[in-house]
Amino acid sequence: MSLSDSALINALQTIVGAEQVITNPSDLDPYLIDWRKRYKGQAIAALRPANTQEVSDIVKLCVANQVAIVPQGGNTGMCGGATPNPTGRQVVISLQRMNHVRSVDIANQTMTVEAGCILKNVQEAASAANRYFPLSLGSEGSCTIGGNLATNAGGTAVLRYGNTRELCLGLEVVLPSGEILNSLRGLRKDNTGYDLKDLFIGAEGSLGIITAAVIKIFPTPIAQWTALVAVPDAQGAVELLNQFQSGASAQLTGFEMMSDESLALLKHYYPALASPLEGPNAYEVLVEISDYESEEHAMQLMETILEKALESGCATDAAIASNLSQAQKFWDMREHIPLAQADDGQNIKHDVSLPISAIPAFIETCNSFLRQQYPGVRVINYGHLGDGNLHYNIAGPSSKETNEFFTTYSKEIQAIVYKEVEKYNGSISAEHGVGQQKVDYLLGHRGDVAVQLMKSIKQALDPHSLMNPGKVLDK
Ligand code: FAD
Ligand code: 2HG
Ligand code: ZN
Repeated sequence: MSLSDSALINALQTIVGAEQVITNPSDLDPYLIDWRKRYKGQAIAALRPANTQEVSDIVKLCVANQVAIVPQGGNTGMCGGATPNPTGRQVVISLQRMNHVRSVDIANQTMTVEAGCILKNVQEAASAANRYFPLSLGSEGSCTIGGNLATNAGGTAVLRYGNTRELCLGLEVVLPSGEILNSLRGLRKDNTGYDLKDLFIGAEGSLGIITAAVIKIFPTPIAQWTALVAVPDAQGAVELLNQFQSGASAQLTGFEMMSDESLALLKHYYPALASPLEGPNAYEVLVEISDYESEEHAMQLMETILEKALESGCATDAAIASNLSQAQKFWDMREHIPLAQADDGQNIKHDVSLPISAIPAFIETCNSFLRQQYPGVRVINYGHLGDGNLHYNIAGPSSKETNEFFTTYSKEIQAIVYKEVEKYNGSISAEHGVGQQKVDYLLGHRGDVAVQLMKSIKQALDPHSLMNPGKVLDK
């Protein structure tokens, strides 16, 4: 027989300590809602375990009482994956107290970190060891490495270093049974059967709770040069990317695109971050080059490529950051666009990926159709062009009506955009995941065979569907 809620809370307190079982409504509230305030749920409690054994003991107790579990890191996710459902029969497990760097192995170029480490702290720990951890997102001051792994986060350095999956060599995971899977190996080669860690990366907590990881670290670049470049259109941006790839190869470490409407929104909410280039420009691109030789070498490379780009006409204007604070300002411009969007109200988000060659045609078709169909619509289009990943976000004609526009038109605009994505064999979730937001789109996008396979894996690992149910898959 299952324990009553109050008996369950007592038993949980025995595992993690009374002060780490949060039930008081005002303390519990932040765990029940996502940062964009799109999803709100209920929970018996939020639990804050201090170590892997406590996580395992909580899971065993929950399974015995048929209570579902929602893992949560920094709660910065975009798809409602860390928000419990409204039934009130779930607990949130927050990994935030599991925030220790367990070890740094310089010779192996790896670090072993607990899942609740804030990404920025992981970067700083690498830097303290004179190494570089390249994962970088606008949310890095609050997202956790466990959340990054669970969402297979992308960010701004994917074109050089890959997604979070490529940065991980081993995992420790508490399974839906409560057993602990320890594969914290720092190996670059290990062909001993199925690669189990890859099941949990990108699973958004639906197959288990990541408690620690072995991640790759790299030599720190000697120089990083950043430029802001105006291009005449999306085709120009793709050509510019091509010129930087040919000219800089692996030294190209960032290539982010921002449309004129994204920059106008940014200027409205963050005037100090207005572009230094004379505008309006159809798009501005932020380019970063990293170098292991010298500052001069990096700067020369940047200047040579930009000169050619300006001559060929794929760039019309450019500003190279002359110091670190200007470079930081260029990155702040790019990273504040989602914050400006949040200030403006709700918008219809599309985190899509496409073959880079198809991006100009995709934008052209979607822009003209949406503008014709919804006069005055704002296309806040920006993203990681170097990875073929656009944040093609649609907002109502002005901030006053944008929430109403969101409620009325989300479904039909998503259908229009996703249909265009499918035409090019693209993806409807490049880096943010499925969460609860895109569950209904998964079957149509991935097809019967793939979704059945995912369901079989879920059933094998989590037969009672208690590990983040309703996320990724419908139960
Ligand atoms: P949460 O939001 O807490 O959780 C996300 C999902 O992972 C949920 O399904 C949750 O159940 C699961 N989860 C969390 N921790 C664990 C764990 N230890 N074990 C198992 N499951 C777990 N994302 C990008 O990919 N690229 C970007 O460039 C980017 N930029 C962003 C900029 C801003 C300003 C913001 C607010 C968000 C941005 N994001 C971006 C989205 C978000 O930051 C990432 O998805 C991030 O990886 C989520 O980490 P988190 O710790 O906040 O996870
Ligand atoms: C980014 O690249 C994030 O800034 C957020 O992935 C994108 O809010 C968005 O749509
Ligand atoms: Zn992004």
